Amino acid sequence: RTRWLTPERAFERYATRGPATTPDIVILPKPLSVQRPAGATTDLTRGMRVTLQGFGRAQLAPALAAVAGEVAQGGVPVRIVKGRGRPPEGYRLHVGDGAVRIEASDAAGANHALRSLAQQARHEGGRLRPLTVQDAPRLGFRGLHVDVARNFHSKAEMLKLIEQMAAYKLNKLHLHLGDDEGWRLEVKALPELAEIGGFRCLDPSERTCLQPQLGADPARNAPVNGFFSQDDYLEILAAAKARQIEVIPSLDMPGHSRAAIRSMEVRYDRLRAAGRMAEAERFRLREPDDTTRYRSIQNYDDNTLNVCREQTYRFLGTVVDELAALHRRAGTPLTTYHIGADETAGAWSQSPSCQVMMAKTGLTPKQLGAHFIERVSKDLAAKRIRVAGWSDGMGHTATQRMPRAVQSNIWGGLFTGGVAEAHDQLNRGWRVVLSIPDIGYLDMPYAPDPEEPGYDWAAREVELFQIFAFMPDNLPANASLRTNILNQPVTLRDDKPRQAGRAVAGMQAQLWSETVRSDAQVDYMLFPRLLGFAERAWAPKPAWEPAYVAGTSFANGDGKVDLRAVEAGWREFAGR
Ligand code: TNX
Repeated sequence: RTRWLTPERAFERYATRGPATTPDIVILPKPLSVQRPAGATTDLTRGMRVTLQGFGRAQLAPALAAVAGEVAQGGVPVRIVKGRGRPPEGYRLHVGDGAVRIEASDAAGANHALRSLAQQARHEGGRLRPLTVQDAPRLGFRGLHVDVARNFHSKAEMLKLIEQMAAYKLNKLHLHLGDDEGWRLEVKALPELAEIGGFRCLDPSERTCLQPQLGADPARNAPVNGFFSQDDYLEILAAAKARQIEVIPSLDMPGHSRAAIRSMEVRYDRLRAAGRMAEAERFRLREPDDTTRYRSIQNYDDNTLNVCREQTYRFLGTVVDELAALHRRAGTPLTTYHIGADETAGAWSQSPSCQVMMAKTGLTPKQLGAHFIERVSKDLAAKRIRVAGWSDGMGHTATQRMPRAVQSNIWGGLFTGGVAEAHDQLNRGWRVVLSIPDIGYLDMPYAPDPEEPGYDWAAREVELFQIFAFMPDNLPANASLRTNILNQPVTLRDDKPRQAGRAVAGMQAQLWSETVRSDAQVDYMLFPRLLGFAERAWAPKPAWEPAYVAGTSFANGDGKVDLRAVEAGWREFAGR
């Protein structure tokens, strides 16, 4: 399918919104400040001679490769120095008189400097006029979520995305490895997870391979299968590490767990066939006598782990321990693990074990769901892993029963509860990430056109300009809760001492994959929209003051979106 949004069409569409002339600086996301001092040109086409002080070569290799080749003699001297006094990930880049100098206080900052240099060098054909850039991110958490569970996407695609993320200064990859439709990570202790969960049509007892919510058209709705071997996963971790990107794995539980449940049923059958009855019991993640009737949002009636049985917690523990070991092997300790915790249908109220538990504790079925999250969060904290989850589930917990370090991804619609949810969870002291569907669900179509791929439950369209126009600053503050979504002091009516609001940690774009099948479709959905996301997560509030108007419509004031910079990125990476 041809792209709905080509660079040409974008210019046509946004002609009144952006400058038509080619800008002098093409660095996306836009840096804090750029100056053009006087001096002679620096010719990077001659290659570079790099000297490092305070950084190791391995920390910078992919970013260096993005700029120009290194040569033994005669190249441009590029000096990269670790210095103090800059904000995290901040940098100063100076190009002039035949030399490049970079200062950063951490490896991420040095990488960002090189990425800016690479973009600008491309723009100027390698011969750079003098340039000084001072830069630092606005938000510390700049994420991309990729769902490889619904339809599998290849390791090669992940590696390409990681490189693209680095090019645009995104720093968190939330990898959604397990959901109802598939389990995409090899777990040695539980081989059925990949064997069965990675190929959901191979299970002969499957009624259908189709996702119930997507209808009966196999052309749109037959699964793309596969899984990452442990070596694949290690390779993904290594690529991310080399670019200072943190991988946050997720295997959705206790809802969205059909693939795990089915895989463990096969394990149960096998162990029983081998006469190992007691051991087999450990893998029954739904209780046999559970008569609860439920339907998940996506229309499954058999996808929820029983939160009252020890089996569930032991299963999750096995998986997390193996994941943590993999992260240790890759030299990137597992510091945040995403448990899902969303859209739980609560399929346990009639199960014998939950009946017992409710009688003993007085908990309601809904509170049992919160109990699962609280318990898992505490178990993770004991392993020094921060729990992350989707805001609907996380919001049901009792804050005092949660560890201190908690991440919540807000996925309520902006004006249908999302902002209130963000305020509430910021006040709990949590790390709050805006994953709002209105602009953040890149599985929504580019345009309200039935031919366009994607889901439209959250928005009829998420088009490029909406993303550029999203300004967290313009979201309402909440005086009674004393928060503003971006750390500005809130004026309180009762005149008590003013307190700075708690700030959101950042923003994350989501690519859910029920409707996204091929790797080419991944590119189609992400580019150029991901560039708008990178811009809003990194760049300072622009002078042109985008404004979120109401519902899902945006206004741009005197909008000046620098589409030339967007074009440069999307032609290069997703021009197919
Ligand atoms: C909602 S966001 C979901 C996902 C779907 C997505 C499709 C969230 C926590 N749940 O399971 O894939 O919508 O847009």
